[in-house]
Amino acid sequence: MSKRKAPQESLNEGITDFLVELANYEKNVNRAIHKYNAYRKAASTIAKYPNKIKSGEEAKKLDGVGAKIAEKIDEFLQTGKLRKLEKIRNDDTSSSINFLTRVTGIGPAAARKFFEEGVKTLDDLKKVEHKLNHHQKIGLKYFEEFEKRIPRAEMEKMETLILGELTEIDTEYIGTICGSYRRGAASSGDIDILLTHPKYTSQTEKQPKLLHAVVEHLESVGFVTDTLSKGDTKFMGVCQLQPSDDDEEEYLHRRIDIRLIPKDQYYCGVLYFTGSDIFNKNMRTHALEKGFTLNEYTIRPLGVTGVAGEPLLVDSEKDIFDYIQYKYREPKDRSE
Ligand code: DCP
Ligand code: MG
Repeated sequence: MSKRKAPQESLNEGITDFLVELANYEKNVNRAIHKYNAYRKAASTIAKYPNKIKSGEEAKKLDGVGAKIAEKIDEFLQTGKLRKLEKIRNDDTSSSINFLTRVTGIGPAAARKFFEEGVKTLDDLKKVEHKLNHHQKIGLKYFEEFEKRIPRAEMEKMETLILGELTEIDTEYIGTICGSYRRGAASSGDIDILLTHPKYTSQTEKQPKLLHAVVEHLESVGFVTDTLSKGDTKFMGVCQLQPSDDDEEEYLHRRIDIRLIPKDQYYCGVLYFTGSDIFNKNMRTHALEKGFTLNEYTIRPLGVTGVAGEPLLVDSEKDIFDYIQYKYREPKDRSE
C-alpha cells in the first residue's frame, strides 16, 4: 500500500488539499481511522464536484460533507487558512509523528514510540538504525526515492517487463498490475501485482512456490532489488528498472507488492486491489444492501439471519457487479 496519495486536481483543490491533510493527521497522529475515512470521503466527493464551491452551505449538500466540514470550508474560504491545521503544523508532536509515518515500515504506533524516545527526523532515525527492523531500514535507505510517484510511462515499462518475465517462467501464469495504474492514473505510488495460476485454487494445497519462483526470477534479472517481507502468498519488496541504451537517467527504486491468489478468488482480488479504497467501500455498502457480503476474497449471499453462505462462482469482475446489480464500471471510472 502506498503512503503518498496523488493530490486531487479539481476546481476546489484548496479545500480537498486541507481535507486530505486533516485525514492524514487523524490517521497518523490520533489513530482515528473513522475520522480519516470521513475526511477522505468528503475530499473525494468535493474533487468530483464540477463547480467552484462558494460556501460551506453549498458543500453540505454533497454526500459525506457534514456540518463540521462545512464550517471548516467556510473558514477556509473566508480567511484562506484553517486555524486547526496551522496548529497541527506548528505542533512538534503532530508534525514529527506525521513525518515519521512517511517511512515505509513505520506506522502510527511505531512513529509515536520513536517520537517518545526523542527520534523525530530522518537524521535521528539514521542514528538509531540499530533499533529499526529490516522493513524500516529499507524504508529509511530509500526514503527519498519512495516519496516520488511513478510516472505512468515507467509503470507501463514495468508492466511489460513483469508480464513478459511471467511467461518465461510458466505460460499459464495470469498477472494483473492493479492499484491506481489500472485505474488509468497519470502516476502511481507503488506497483500492486496480482498473480494466479490455474493449478492453484482455494480447494488445493497452498503453493508458495508459485510466488517464490516469480520473485526469484525477477531478482535474477536484476529487477527486484530488496525484500521487505516474503510469505506464502504475499511478497513486499523493492524493484528498479535497468536503464536501456536510450535512457538518459537511471530509474528510481520503487515499492512493489506481489500477491498470489487462488484462481477462484482472483477476480474479487483484482476488483479489491484496483480500488480505489473509496470505490471499494461504496461497492461493499451496495452489496450489503442487495444482501451480499463482498471482500477481497469472495462474494457470498447473506441469509435471512445475516449468516454468509457459500462463495459464489466468479469468473470476471463483471460477474461481481452482476450479482449485486451494480452497473459495471471500467477501472478508469472507479475513483469512488
Ligand atoms: N485498498 C483498499 N483499502 C485499503 C488499502 C488498499 O481498498 N485500506 C485497495 C484499494 C487500492 C488498492 O488496494 O486502490 C491499492 O492500494 P494503494 O494504497 O497502493 O492505492 P492506489 O494504488 O490506489 O494508489 P497509489 O497510486 O497511491 O499507490
Ligand atoms: Mg498503489
